[in-house]
Amino acid sequence: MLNLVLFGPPGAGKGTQSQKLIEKYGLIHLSTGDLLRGEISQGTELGLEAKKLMDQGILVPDEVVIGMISHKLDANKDAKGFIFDGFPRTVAQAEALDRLLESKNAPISGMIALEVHDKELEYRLLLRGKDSGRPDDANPEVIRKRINEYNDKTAPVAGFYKNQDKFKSINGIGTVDEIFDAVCRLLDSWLANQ
Ligand code: B4P
Repeated sequence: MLNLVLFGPPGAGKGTQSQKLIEKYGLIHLSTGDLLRGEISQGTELGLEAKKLMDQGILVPDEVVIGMISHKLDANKDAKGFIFDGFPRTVAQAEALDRLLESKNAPISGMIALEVHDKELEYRLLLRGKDSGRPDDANPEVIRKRINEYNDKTAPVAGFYKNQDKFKSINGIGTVDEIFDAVCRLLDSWLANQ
């Protein structure tokens, strides 16, 4: 199984690259952002609670996203592998993911981080906010809050995977295809060593 964590700050291009990777490698895409927005659009209780936090650029509680991921792993027992996009976002989530995958005997193959500086992130998210309808993309203050949440709570997750010798980073600035090629080179080298 190939289990990839795609990592990076909000707007780094995780979702964009995931769409291309699932086509090429036949992996299941697990985006906690998309799962939460699905709950919001269905008007579930979980979605209503999550929306209050997401609209302010704050992370939703660990137990909520861990529960969603656990459910999705169980629902895709025959998958060739997964791309985790936007998860884990805290060290507690990373520890929980290791435990979930241990019970399935399918550990994380590696993490790939997309490196993008803050000015470019703000530019991309505001641009997307013009037509995405996402409240968390439309407001510069909320975007800065999301970047701060990333620096405080999510950036330490890189150290978790560095300690397991599973961390690689690439430049996330360039065309979508240039970045995709760099990600594929890493994935192909992991597959060749499996
Ligand atoms: P997410 O949905 O995960 O959103 P993201 O970080 O904004 O997106 P991403 O990095 O995927 O950017 P994208 O490719 O779309 O999270 C939203 C919220 O949900 C969080 O703030 C949090 O509240 C909550 N949440 C989600 N997961 C959670 C968790 N595990 N724990 C707790 N809370 C959680 O790219 C952005 C834009 O850049 C797009 O418009 C794209 O077209 C553009 N772009 C992409 N690549 C480009 C390139 N190379 N050049 C120029 N533009 C590019």
